Amino acid sequence: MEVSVSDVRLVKGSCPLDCQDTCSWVAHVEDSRVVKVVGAKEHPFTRGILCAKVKDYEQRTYAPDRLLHPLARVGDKGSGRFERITWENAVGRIADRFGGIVDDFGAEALMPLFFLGSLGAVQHDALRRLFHVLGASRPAGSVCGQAGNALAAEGHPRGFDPEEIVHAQLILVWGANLLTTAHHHWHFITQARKLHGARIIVIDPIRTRTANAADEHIAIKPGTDAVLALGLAHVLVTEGLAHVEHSREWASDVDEYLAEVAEWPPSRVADICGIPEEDVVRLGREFGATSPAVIRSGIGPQQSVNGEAYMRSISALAILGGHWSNRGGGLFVEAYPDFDINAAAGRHLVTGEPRELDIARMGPLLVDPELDPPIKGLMVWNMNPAVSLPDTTTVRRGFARTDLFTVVIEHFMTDTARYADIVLPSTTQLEHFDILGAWGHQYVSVNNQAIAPLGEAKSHGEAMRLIAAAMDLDHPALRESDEQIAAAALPTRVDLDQLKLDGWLKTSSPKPTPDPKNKIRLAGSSIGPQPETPADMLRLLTPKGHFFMNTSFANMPRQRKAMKTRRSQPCRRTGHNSLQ
Ligand SMILES: Nc1nc2c(c(=O)[nH]1)N[C@H]1C(S)=C(S)[C@@H](COP(=O)(O)OP(=O)(O)OC[C@H]3O[C@@H](n4cnc5c(=O)[nH]c(N)nc54)[C@H](O)[C@@H]3O)O[C@H]1N2
Ligand SMILES: Nc1nc2c(c(=O)[nH]1)N[C@H]1C(S)=C(S)[C@@H](COP(=O)(O)OP(=O)(O)OC[C@H]3O[C@@H](n4cnc5c(=O)[nH]c(N)nc54)[C@H](O)[C@@H]3O)O[C@H]1N2
Ligand code: SF4
Ligand SMILES: [Mo]
Repeated sequence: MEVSVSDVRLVKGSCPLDCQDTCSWVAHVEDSRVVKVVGAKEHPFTRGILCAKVKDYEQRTYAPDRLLHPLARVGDKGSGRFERITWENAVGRIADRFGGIVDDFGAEALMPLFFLGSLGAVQHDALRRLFHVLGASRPAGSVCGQAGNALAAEGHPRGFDPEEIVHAQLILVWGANLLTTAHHHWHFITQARKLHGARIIVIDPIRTRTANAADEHIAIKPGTDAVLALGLAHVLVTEGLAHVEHSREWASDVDEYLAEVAEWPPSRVADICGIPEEDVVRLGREFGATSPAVIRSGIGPQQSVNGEAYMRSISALAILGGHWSNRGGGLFVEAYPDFDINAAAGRHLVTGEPRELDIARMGPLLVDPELDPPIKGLMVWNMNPAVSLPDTTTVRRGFARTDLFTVVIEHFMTDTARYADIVLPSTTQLEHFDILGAWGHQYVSVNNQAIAPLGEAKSHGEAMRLIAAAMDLDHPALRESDEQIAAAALPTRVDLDQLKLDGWLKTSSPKPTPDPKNKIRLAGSSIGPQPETPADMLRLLTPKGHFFMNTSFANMPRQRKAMKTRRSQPCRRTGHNSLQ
């Protein structure tokens, strides 16, 4: 876990952020201060390189604007005017208000609101235990890859060990900007090119840095991907390259799907997608004739009204091409190690069926006069919903309600924290122990604590224990240590002490195969009507920033400067630089 070299202590940890790579790092500690973090060289997937956002993560920990003690609001909601209070006072006020809300409106009037600011089991899940025991409303859905989640719930396969992509001969990077968003994945893709001349084709409306590094870039019109995928399937069928009988093993509606495909000849596809007809035919032939081929999908194209059609159509195309049967082939959207965050969150603590509320509709829900019971108490962590949820104007109107009691636990005074009644300071990854799963590979990663918490920052496990005690909730699960909470997510075969020493563990699961008992549906990839007027044609895309992690790091001077100088163009009208 720790090695001393002269007077530098080396502590194995991992990046907590919402990224497919979940890098392992080594924190260098001198005199109880982290002087740098460097990528762990021996990690088979992330191989010693941290990204442009995180390579100086210690700067985030020591940032002058870090929240280091609890605050209580003294100005209007959103004004950002707070006064310093003690943890005891903060926890007492939370217990009083949450208790009062449960008495007056029932426990479902309370709601936790969290996302993936940290993938760690302690930071993501410890506080969930509290709300499970209370019987609070449960957040549901996602504002990230929800189209993929919906297809996975139907039984569609959406990933395998990404290291196997080195065996692919053709890689369609479809709506993913890997060199910005998951650059360790790009390594395995370029390895395939180096080892056996695999071709890399990027399908993206924007000529991203990933598109620049590929063999070919297809600049598709946004939101038309399902049409292209159906058109490529059309080419597979007409050229005799479709694996129809194999598709019947996966799906119950192959004839219906083929009838849908028949409606999309390349000439019609070309028109809608803005791609020359001959390119559609050539791409279809290449995808059908090359084996194995893989579609490497991103999250960006899932986040539109046509997101579900996009996912279904590319899943169907990978199956019709017969690519799942070969090592390195198929569809890759996400991959996971064997790690059960709902166990860390104490799923057994939920009694009955508290209602589920869709986080993507948080704004409308917060201002809905009919919602019964109304949301009266919120606790937000790992998320900046005032910026990242759809319809932020309504979200902020909801957060501004004077009858809503909001607790935000954060590292920084975010746009969301400005609306809080109580702000609690959270530890950063260098200041706590945690264990992380992943959503882009199959490694579980440990994060050993490098330094003591700064100021009065506390881990979410500690915050949970304090609030539970103040509310007189005495379930044993609410007294467990951070290490116990994190370990609850591990498969029983994993030795925690060994994991702490090693830093990571690969927990591969087998590649998906057809399930005769749960056949999936391939048909139904219809997309909405095509734009007719120039105004309708305007589509705003929100690709990820190279130096930001969603809204995180937007306060950090280095990342801010890099975003401004490298990516933005001054607006012709105002001359201002935009940060995105
Ligand atoms: N640097 C950095 N890395 C990140 C993040 C970050 O904010 N910054 N965020 C992390 C998170 S939370 C996520 S979910 C992932 C997202 O990872 P990605 O999905 O790779 O990232 P995006 O930029 O959202 O979208 C990828 C590409 O999709 C394209 N796109 C948008 N609409 C369409 C469409 O209709 N069709 C097609 N074909 N392409 C389209 C965009 O132009 C963009 O280049 O990245 C993670 N990694
Ligand atoms: N316009 C637009 N909206 C989007 C997207 C987009 O591309 N464009 N992307 C969507 C996607 S893919 C996603 S995943 C979401 C992301 O939306 P959010 O989850 O809101 O993402 P972040 O902005 O990174 O906010 C994470 C917050 O968690 C905090 N945090 C990090 N670690 C910890 C911790 O250990 N403890 C505590 N208490 N806080 C911590 C950070 O300081 C940060 O403020 O946004 C979605 N919304
Ligand atoms: S954000 Fe992603 S690529 Fe960057 S260090 Fe963290 S896990 Fe690695
Ligand atoms: Mo995301």
